[in-house]
Amino acid sequence: MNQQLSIIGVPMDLGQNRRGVDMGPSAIRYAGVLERLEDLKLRIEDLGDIDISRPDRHNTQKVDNLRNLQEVAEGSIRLAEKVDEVVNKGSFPLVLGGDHSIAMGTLAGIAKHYENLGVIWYDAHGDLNTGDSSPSGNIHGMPLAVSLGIGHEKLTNILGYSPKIRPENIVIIGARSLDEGERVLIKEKGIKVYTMHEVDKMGMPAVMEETIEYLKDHTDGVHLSLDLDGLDPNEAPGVGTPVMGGLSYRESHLAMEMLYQSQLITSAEFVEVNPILDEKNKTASMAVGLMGSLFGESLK
Ligand code: B3U
Ligand code: MN
Ligand code: MN
Repeated sequence: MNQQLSIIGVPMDLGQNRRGVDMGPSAIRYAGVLERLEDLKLRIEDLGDIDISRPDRHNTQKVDNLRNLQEVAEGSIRLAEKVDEVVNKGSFPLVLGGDHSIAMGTLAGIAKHYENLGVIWYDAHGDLNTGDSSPSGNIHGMPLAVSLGIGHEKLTNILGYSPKIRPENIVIIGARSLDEGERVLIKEKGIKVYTMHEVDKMGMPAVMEETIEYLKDHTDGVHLSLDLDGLDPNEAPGVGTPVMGGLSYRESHLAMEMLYQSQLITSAEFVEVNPILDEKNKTASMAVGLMGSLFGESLK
């Protein structure tokens, strides 16, 4: 791939409660993302970090059960504008989080360039909550719903259009912690989900074959949104909301390698790396390794 790739860091921690995930982009850079991808003969530029405001966390504002709504919306708009610029110049956006609320901004910047953007949501969670259904008020549990146009207008209308994606273009992989409202939405909208039950039963090769086949037919680009908590917390402990029984290192690398072979992925983000909760930067290193596989490292 003689491809231009643009790295964008998003030190966002306002979409959830635990401190430290704002240092995710630094941890991923420290784990050697640039060197690793440069070795693959990709042309890389690091655009640095998006400005994220630092409100007083002791007095956070909740509007309609949405914590830090204003600050998250503002950061998302700045990210969306940057991602839009990157796609406009024909470069591949590689976004480093930051909590998963950043996906609203990433998708806003990308989806306007596609008729039918596909999304692979690799995550223990569905991230399909709204202010009404959320048990936590944390916006990082909502970006997929927001991108479907469901949620507060300040979030759904980033860059002035909504929805960003269609439910039939989404595939969720690795889910094992879905809230009641999210289950209802998945059924109602017909969203394709491979929970851990399906992964265990079918095996990762079949899950990825089906996913690739499904998306290939009716999308014109596919965004990979990879939440490190999709992996098992024994292998990726540095995340804010770990859930036992997750995807393994080997399954995840295989998934990335199959995506590389499919040549389907047109943008990606790696989120929820929290170096404070991590063990020796293991989770950031995992993220970098997965990026290596996504860009063909082990198959070259
Ligand atoms: N579904 C829960 C928990 C959660 C979502 N995303 C993460 N955790 N990382 C919620 O708060 O919406
Ligand atoms: Mn998530
Ligand atoms: Mn998650």
